[in-house]
Amino acid sequence: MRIVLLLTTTLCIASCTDADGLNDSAGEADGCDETIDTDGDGLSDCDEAVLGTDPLVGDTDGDGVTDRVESDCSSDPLNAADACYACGWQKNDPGTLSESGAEVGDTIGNLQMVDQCGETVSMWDFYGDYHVLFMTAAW
Ligand SMILES: [Ca+2]
Ligand SMILES: [Ca+2]
Ligand SMILES: [Ca+2]
Repeated sequence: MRIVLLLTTTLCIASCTDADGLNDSAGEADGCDETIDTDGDGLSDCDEAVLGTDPLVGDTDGDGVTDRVESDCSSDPLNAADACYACGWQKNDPGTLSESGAEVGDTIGNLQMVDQCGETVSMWDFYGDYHVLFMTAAW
């Protein structure tokens, strides 16, 4: 019996996620049953408790995007004004950036640009990764 418990603990430490694929390091309650997803949106009731979403409603903020999809694209499932980008960009703006200039090492202003999906995107949502910005102008 001890061997089985040790093996289970080791697997849990190694994987960091449960059956729903989300990282549970945010502090789920011990003993929470990860298999229960009352509203069927793909987020377990345990994960919904951590996120603050309603486990009985698949789209807590009513913006037409399920809590699970919003969680995956880093939009706020509690804010109807915040939704996923149509092209699938992550929303990585940490909310702590401030413009410092345009030299190497500076943080440039939060430019608003239209992407190939025709949607306005904020430059700071690309924070934390390297991206190639291709811009053209014609006149
Ligand atoms: Ca759910
Ligand atoms: Ca939503
Ligand atoms: Ca939302």
